[in-house]
Amino acid sequence: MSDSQKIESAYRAAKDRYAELDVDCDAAIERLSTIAISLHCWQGDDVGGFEVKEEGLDGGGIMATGAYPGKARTADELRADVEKALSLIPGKHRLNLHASYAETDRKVERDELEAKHFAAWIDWAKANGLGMDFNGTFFAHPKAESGFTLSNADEAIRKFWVKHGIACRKIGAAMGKALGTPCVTNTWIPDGYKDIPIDRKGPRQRLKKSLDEMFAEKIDKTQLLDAVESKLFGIGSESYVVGSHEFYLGYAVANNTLLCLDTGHFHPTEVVSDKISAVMTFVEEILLHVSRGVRWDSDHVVILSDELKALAAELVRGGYLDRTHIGLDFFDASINRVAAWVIGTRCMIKALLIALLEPTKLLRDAEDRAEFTTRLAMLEEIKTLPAGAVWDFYCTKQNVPPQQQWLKEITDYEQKVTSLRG
Ligand code: RNT
Ligand code: ZN
Repeated sequence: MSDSQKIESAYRAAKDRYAELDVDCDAAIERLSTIAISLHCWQGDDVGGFEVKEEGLDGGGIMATGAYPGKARTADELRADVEKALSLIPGKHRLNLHASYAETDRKVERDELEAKHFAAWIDWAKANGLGMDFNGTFFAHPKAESGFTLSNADEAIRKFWVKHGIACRKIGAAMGKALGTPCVTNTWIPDGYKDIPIDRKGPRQRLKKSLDEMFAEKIDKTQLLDAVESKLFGIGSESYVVGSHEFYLGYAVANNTLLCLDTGHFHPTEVVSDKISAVMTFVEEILLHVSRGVRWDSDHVVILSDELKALAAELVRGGYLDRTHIGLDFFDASINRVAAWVIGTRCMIKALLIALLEPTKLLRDAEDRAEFTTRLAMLEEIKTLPAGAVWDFYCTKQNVPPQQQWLKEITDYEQKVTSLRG
């Protein structure tokens, strides 16, 4: 038997097994093929960006660690790397770009960025049939050195960042318009204090004012969807973060924006899977930043963890897929960066597949009848259903390498392309 025949026959057997539980594998993979994941550009170059800027400005309370060779040095290299990654990921996806990835021939300040500075990205996305999402870059900048951007007490600095936010919404709208799919434009700011503040109120009032100014112009939702992202703490903002979860939950509900939930931005014992049905009761749509924190918000590559599966299960069980924008947010510089994208994205898709293959009705019926023994027994039994056979079949059907075969392509690409980068 050839490899593809083996995959097909394993799929047929899996299909029969799932059918016994009233699960339709063909329908599951059909639905799966319609779910786009937004690949974050920043995995490819350790959140560096390509701005013409002063040297050595980092910060913002986030940090990529590792020194694996071959990171993208230019936008062309980054695009080539994303293309490589996408060729190894089943389905049609999106690119999530940060404002710091503008391509300009001279220094253009962040508050003066325009859609034209992203023309090459937009053309490339169009040529590759990708939707785009966007983010203001409120860090790694002299005007963010104090640790305060949109909540800065210095009116000139605060205004600068408001102007950046407004510029980014216009750029996002242009992307959405050009590509015919709304661009989710996310705002995350690093603002906060390392040590105990006296005034927790002032910065939050200023942040609200800044957001109100940023979002004052109504933009067609077919082009732009605004999202706000909270965080528990960052490096250098351990004691107080202005844009906390309560703050942005309130803001999103009051102002009808999307709420962005980053899976690394909560206490380690809190889980985003439990928050979805809570926030979805009050907000129209959410953006997910799927990440993996190890002991802290470390942004490790996403793996097929219990929590990732729980997250996907919630989206499917609650019927929330159409109200959820799934983005990834991790940056690991210690392994092959293209492989990092492929591993994380394939895991996200696998988690969604497993969720779509769940015999939910059976489980729900048991719960409704208060048959908790059956519920637990079945939850454990279904863990070893042959989802892997369905996944392999889905990959071949989508013309991407099944199983571990994609790794060979990464090795080749490393040899021929990334290892030659200085
Ligand atoms: C930082 C936030 C934010 C960033 C990206 C680069 O803690 O998660 O989303 O990771 O915008
Ligand atoms: Zn994030």
